[in-house]
Amino acid sequence: MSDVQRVAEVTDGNHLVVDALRMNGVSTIYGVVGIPITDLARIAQAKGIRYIGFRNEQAAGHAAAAAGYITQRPGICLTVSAPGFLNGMVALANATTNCFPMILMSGSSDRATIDLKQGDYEELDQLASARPFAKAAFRVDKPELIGDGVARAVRTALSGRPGGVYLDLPAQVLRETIDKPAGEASLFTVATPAPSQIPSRESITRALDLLRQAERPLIILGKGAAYAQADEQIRKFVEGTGSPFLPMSMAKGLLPDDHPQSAAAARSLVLGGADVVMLIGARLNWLLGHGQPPEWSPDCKFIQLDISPEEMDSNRPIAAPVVGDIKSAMTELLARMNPGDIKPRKTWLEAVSTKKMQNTEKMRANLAREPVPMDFFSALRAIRDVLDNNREAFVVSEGANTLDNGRNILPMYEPRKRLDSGTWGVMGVGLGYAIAAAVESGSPVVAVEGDSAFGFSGMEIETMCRYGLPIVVIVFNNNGVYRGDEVNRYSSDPAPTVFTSGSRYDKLIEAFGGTGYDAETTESLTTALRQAFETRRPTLINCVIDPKAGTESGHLEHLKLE
Ligand code: ADP
Ligand code: TZD
Repeated sequence: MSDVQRVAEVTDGNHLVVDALRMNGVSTIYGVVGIPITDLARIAQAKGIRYIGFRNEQAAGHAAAAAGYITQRPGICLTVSAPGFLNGMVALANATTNCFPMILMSGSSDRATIDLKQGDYEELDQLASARPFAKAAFRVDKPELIGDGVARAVRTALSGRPGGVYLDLPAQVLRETIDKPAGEASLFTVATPAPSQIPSRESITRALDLLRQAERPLIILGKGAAYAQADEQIRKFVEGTGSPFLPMSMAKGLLPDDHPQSAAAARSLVLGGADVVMLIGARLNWLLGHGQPPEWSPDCKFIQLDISPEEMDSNRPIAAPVVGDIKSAMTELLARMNPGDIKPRKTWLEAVSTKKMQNTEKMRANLAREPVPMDFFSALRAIRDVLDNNREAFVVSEGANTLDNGRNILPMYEPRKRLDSGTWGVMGVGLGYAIAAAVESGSPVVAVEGDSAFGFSGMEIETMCRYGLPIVVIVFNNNGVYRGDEVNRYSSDPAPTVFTSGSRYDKLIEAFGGTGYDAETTESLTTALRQAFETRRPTLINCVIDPKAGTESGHLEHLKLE
């Protein structure tokens, strides 16, 4: 056999990883290159996988997680060893916490040297480090096992409760050559990585019985329901019950926020007043006051639809657990429900409707004001009005006041279009989520960011410009964390919450060829946002907010700290 023929018959770990990913439907990799994975990114590009290069692995990881959530395919983040891997770990842990399917793939240094702590370049026992923070962690120890490793990672990320998976790729495995036909034969496509999990008949019967007894029912839709892509079944079911529903923040838009059954504007009333609550892909965690009084009635009974059996009773006894995937559960419920089966009391519906009207009226008054400088209400109102004509846009949001007010003020009309700080209340997701939303969908994205929140991933505006993405970042510049007017009484250093005053975030994006606007009034904010939608150019709006406008979350005022 000639030398030329011989070369043509070998492949290496890098090629096998890329081929295995392609066979499993991966179309995009988010990452940061360096030793030992630069060639992997090049080969991926050569073989038709899109590689989106970031400035920090944390943002790349958040992008992968958001891609997983939006597409129901595992989002892939590629990093170098030790520090790059650790930067990506925040995103992996956050993906697991939020139940987003994601795979963090990191190159790793020589295992023998690591195990004896002999000081290799970027030395770290990555597999052990990842375990506590991931749904699972795997290592591929020889090129013949790459197909198995990718398959294990894909199936684990997607099946059951989705989550973050770590896949360790040792440098020597990536560069090792093996016989090409044997290597290729070792790869395969995972069959039905997220098989339906049909809930038991009895659990559906019990849930329906409880719903039929309900006088004051409430349905809570969580981001698990949005992820499940059972939009039509969920709409039919909710409408079939006639019950008020409450969307958790990332489930907004699953049914449009202006739906007559939405009880979002009567949240306290419905939580406190419901006698039967049906949780659909939502956990009774801190975001729902752990299901406990005083937010909830001590007598209320819960039905919970979730793919994860151990979620049941985590915070309160669940009277009717329905364990299965939401699409299957919804299909079963719809098949066994008759029109008029579920009869919310008229007084309940009237009470919800009255409260909604009162709260909407109060909000309208807050939104109508035109303070100078702008406050959170007036700026969000201006954004809301432009978004009303651009309903296909994604809304990404993080911060404290910016996030909390935005959740109430910015309505959503389409499913899976709102991405925010989520279960952990984490800062730093903004630009990664925005980039993934634009890359995966091609739709425009508006990222409404507190100025502190923006800082965590701000350098990714260069990434956004490099790929020419239709993203507009609106930085709510109130000059600090929560607010910008705190004074340090003890030294000349700025107070812990305060940033440089008069910062012009819009100038940052100009350095990379993007468009910057400085908006000091709602009028200029409106014009800037409209133009951003028209041009679809990467844009950053420095939105000047009164430094006195915010309130501090979790302030320990009661401790009377001096
Ligand atoms: P939210 O923060 O919106 O309340 P959570 O993240 O707390 O939502 O809850 C999402 C829940 O949805 C998790 O408990 C998860 O197990 C569940 N889940 C995710 N995907 C599915 C699915 N396809 N079918 C059923 N449950 C799912
Ligand atoms: N670090 C990380 C990773 N996540 C966090 N949640 C925090 C720190 C603490 N934190 C919050 O919980 S909100 C917030 C921080 C730093 C920023 C709030 O300020 P902002 O928003 O400028 O982003 P507002 O709208 O001015 O309140």
